[in-house]
Amino acid sequence: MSGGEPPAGGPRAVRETARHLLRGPGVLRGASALRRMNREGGFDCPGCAWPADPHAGLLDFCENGAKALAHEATRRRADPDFFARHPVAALRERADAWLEARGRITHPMRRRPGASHFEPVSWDLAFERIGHHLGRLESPDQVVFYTSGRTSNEAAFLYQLFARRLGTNNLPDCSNLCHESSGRALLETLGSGKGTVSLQDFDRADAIFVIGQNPGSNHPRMLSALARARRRGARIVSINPLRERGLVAFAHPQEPAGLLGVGTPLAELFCRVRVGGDIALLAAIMRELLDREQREPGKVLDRGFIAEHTEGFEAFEAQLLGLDRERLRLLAGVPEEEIRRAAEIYAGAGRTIVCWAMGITQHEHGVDNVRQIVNLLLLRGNVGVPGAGALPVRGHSNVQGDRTMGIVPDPSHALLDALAREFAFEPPRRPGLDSVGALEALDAGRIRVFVGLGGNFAVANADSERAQAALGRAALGVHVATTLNRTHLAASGEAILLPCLARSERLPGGESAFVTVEDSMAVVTRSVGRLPPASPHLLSEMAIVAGMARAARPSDPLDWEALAADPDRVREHIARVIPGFHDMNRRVREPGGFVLPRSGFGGRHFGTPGGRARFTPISPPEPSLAPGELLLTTVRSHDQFNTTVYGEDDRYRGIRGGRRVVMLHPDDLARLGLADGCAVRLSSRLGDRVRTLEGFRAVAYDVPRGCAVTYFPEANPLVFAERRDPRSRTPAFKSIPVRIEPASDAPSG
Ligand SMILES: Nc1nc2c(c(=O)[nH]1)N[C@H]1C(S)=C(S)[C@@H](COP(=O)(O)OP(=O)(O)OC[C@H]3O[C@@H](n4cnc5c(=O)[nH]c(N)nc54)[C@H](O)[C@@H]3O)O[C@H]1N2
Ligand SMILES: Nc1nc2c(c(=O)[nH]1)N[C@H]1C(S)=C(S)[C@@H](COP(=O)(O)OP(=O)(O)OC[C@H]3O[C@@H](n4cnc5c(=O)[nH]c(N)nc54)[C@H](O)[C@@H]3O)O[C@H]1N2
Ligand SMILES: [Mo]
Repeated sequence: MSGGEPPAGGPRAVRETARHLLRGPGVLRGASALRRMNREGGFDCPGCAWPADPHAGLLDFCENGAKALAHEATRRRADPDFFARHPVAALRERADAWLEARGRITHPMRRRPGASHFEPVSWDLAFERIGHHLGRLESPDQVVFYTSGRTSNEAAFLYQLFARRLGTNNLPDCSNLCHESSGRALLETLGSGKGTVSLQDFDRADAIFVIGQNPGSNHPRMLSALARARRRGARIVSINPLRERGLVAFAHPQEPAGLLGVGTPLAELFCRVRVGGDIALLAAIMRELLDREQREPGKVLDRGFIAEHTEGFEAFEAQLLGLDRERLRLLAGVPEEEIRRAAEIYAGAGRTIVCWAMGITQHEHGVDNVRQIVNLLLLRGNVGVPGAGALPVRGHSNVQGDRTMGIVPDPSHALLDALAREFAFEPPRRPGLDSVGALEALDAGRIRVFVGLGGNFAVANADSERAQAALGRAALGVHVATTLNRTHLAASGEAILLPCLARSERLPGGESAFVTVEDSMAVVTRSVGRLPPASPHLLSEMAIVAGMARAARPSDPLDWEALAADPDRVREHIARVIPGFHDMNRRVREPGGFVLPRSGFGGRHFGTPGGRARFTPISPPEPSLAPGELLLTTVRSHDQFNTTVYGEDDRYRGIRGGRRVVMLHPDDLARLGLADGCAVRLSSRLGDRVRTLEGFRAVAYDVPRGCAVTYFPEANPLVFAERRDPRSRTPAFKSIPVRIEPASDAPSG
């Protein structure tokens, strides 16, 4: 542990939890809700997708899960009176954080074409307006149905069914911006888009590599699993441009020692890779492994596994041996000594887990990044055995489940055939739009209606100012939401806000009134809302989807009303349509729920065409920076959930008093003639298009030279939608070539 830094967690995390509860639901109501979070018979945390932990004592939540809960259980209300006082034009001038902090939306609201304000409407009229617009489309492909990953399995299933019965596969969702690269690469190399690790594997792994992930802020409950592993001797390596505090040491705030601030050290090695340098770094580590294997044949590679269960090893090895080591080190930006230590830890471990998140997926080579991780795992047979495997750590609490339920723009024939059989209709076979595809189609004026089931499409997307303007070209925007955000304020002809029950709130109905979610390790569990609804006018997401579907096609023979009223009926359909969900209503009521089948998990049967896992030869990408440019990456602070910003400070990184900062190595500051703390302007360029952001502050920080770090979503106007991975189409949020200059003296706006 380095001098002076307190461990992550500890007493401060407890104080922060209490502070957020106080501001949100109040301490008593909040604390009683927290006791129910991630517990059998309680509700799933609305934060991240880390699984419920059977080792957790009475409580299984973290500071940031508590913040997510406090935000949705807030006592503040954006009611009709609020909307009457604030014209939409004035709301647009407000900061995103201010909009969110107005609290829960209480009534369905409508802004008529050309009107200055949102006004309350009845649910009936809201649905009627949606039906009116959907009924006037020339083609069903003129509507897009966006989803954010907080939506339950049941609502997601109904939503994709609604879109397909209408005749479109336009189902973009937040995972297009998130782990899409993981899904693509894993499907191709291991035969299933899901990870191969379960929580129990953390109790058996000898080494854990955490790549491009900051669990201290974004998956804090994962730190308990890492600390347990470390205490029994597992070795932890972080590969990240930043030395993230949460991976240095962790004091569990719900354990006596942790409460006193006594921490368990976590990562023993921090490979400070250059932004975008992971393929080169892993190649260098693998070169080191091949060398060791040559010196001690049979000791380093798992030859048996490679021969029996993989394909493509020879081509992969030949390509790797052809790479220039000096060049790899340069591209990675990691000293030889650290590369050797990382290889030593990997070669010395019987079983290794590699986990990763957005530092890996959000690049133009995001899919290749993940394939390279798979290469590393395959070399030592680290898939399909306990204590080892590939773990894309998911973001939103049910983002994985939403995809499983069929929220995909390019569905498999199998899914469409199953839907056709179950619901007696002919689903559309044309592929639909993903998130950047939807942005581009909106911008081109091809979309008449935008529907968002949660999320903040225009702010979270690439090129966010363009996205906001593009949404303005739709005739109707429909936003199913809990709290207000900028996407809702886009200038579409007409706008409808439909307020829904949040995860923690009671659904109407009897014993079957619960929803289900799938966590990062493919475990499906119940989530039973417990809090009273924020307003008597809210509907469940299921009821809202059913209402829209009925309004769109009044004569649809499907009994949408019955489905909305009884989630068990929705689950009966899911059980027949989605593989792995048979007997869902019974199995999900069992303690701990059930685990979905996936390949490379608990066995070495891979779902690839040949039944074998695949090595892929990969050339490390050369950064394409123009002279004077740096490679900018965007991160989350400790005090936000995606586009919902709770506070301006980033405690673990020591950044205070504002998020419009760009972190740079002191040498780069000097080189650019910038003083620590000075005002700067950021710009990015593609061809002759330039995007500029003013009002940033440059700060000296421990960042690799040539790289820069700033916050998501403030930087999103700089991200060109065209700069994306060609296969996953995920925007390169984590490698944006930028120019950083002193702010112009001209007074701005
Ligand atoms: N409290 C909280 N929890 C969350 C979220 C939240 O906003 N707040 N968001 C949720 C969602 S949707 C998601 S997807 C996850 C996101 O979880 P993370 O992926 O952990 O989040 P990020 O902050 O985007 O970035 C991760 C890390 O990548 C590193 N990084 C940046 N560029 C590179 C690179 O080129 N190579 C490598 N190796 N590392 C790099 C950054 O330094 C950072 O530590 O968290 C989920 N959980
Ligand atoms: N530069 C940059 N851009 C990024 C990223 C990055 O790392 N860097 N990360 C990307 C990633 S990983 C993701 S997942 C996306 C996130 O993209 P989104 O999922 O679209 O965005 P969120 O900020 O999570 O959405 C927040 C909104 O969801 C609504 N909401 C909250 N809870 C509920 C609920 O229970 N039901 C409903 N219906 N609505 C609810 C609220 O209105 C809130 O304003 O952003 C992506 N964009
Ligand atoms: Mo995400």
